[in-house]
Order: sequence, then C-alpha cells, then structure tokens
Amino acid sequence: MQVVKYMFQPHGDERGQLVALEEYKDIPFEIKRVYYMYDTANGVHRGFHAHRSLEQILVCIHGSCKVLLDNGREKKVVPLEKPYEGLYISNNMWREMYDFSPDAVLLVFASQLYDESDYIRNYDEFLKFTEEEEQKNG
Ligand code: T46
Repeated sequence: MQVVKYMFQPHGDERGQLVALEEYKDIPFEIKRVYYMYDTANGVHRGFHAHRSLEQILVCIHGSCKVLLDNGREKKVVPLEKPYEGLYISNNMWREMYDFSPDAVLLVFASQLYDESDYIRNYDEFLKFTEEEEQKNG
C-alpha cells in the first residue's frame, strides 16, 4: 500500500509560519467541506469506517495523532505530527485515528458534503465492497 503524504509549503518569516492550501493545487480535489476534531479524550480511537467515494486530506495542525490505514489487504500506521504535512485518504480505505496528544487538532479537507450513506461502518461489508470494486475495475 502506498501512503500518500503531502508536504505543504510553509511561508515562514520572523513573525512565524503560514501555510496556505488551495483546491486542485495543494489539495488534489475540490474542497466541499472542512471539519476538525480537538479535545479528544485520552485513549480514544475514532473512525472505524471506510467511505464509498469520499476523498480526504488529514492535517494534524497542532499536537499529534496516528492514523491506521487498511485497504483490506494491508495495514499501515501513519503518524501525523507536523502542521505542514497532509495525509491523503482515498475512498475504499478503512481508517482509525488514535494516540491523540491532549493538544491535538486534526483538520480534515473533504471532497464531498457530509453524507451518512457514503460510510461503510461494518468491516466485513468493507471487505466485500473492496472485492467488488476490484472485480469491477479489473
Ligand atoms: C473520517 C474521519 C477522519 C457531521 O455532522 N458532519 C460532518 O461533516 C462530520 C465529519 C461529522 N458529523 C457528525 C456525525 C457524528 O454525529 O459528527 C459526529 C462525529 O462524527 P464521526 O463519528 O463520523 O467522527 P469520526 O472521527 O469517527 O470520523 C470522522 C469523519 O466522520 C470521517 O469521514 O474519515 O473523521
């Protein structure tokens, strides 16, 4: 499995850092939605789902966390700890987020509006969906 991480360009000067993200330039899709999580309680694991078509970029803009990616065949753990790096998560990818530092702010850019019917929250259903998609795409 290839983990796709984007390294954004910080515009630093004596005042500090600034990162600017534009759709189709820094973010590889039209940005339809932005959300973020913070004040994550100690020991919490979030996620436990895949998306049928949603694409996202995750940026831990403060603190740190880990993301487990699982494409149904392989799993990878990706630490997010820099405010200038973004993790791309395609559709058909099971994800779990955990090991949030108390100060973690996880910002997410999403390619679609919120739609509960895009979620696959059952792991067996995810494996079945992944298999069907693979067969469809040859
Ligand atoms: C994902 C990972 C990285 C909304 O009302 N609108 C939204 O846009 C979102 C994302 C959530 N919600 C509501 C739905 C739930 O009542 O906020 C509550 C928490 O959402 P959820 O349990 O889905 O959060 P996570 O952390 O498990 O997953 C989220 C995203 O939902 C998901 O798409 O990939 O972050």
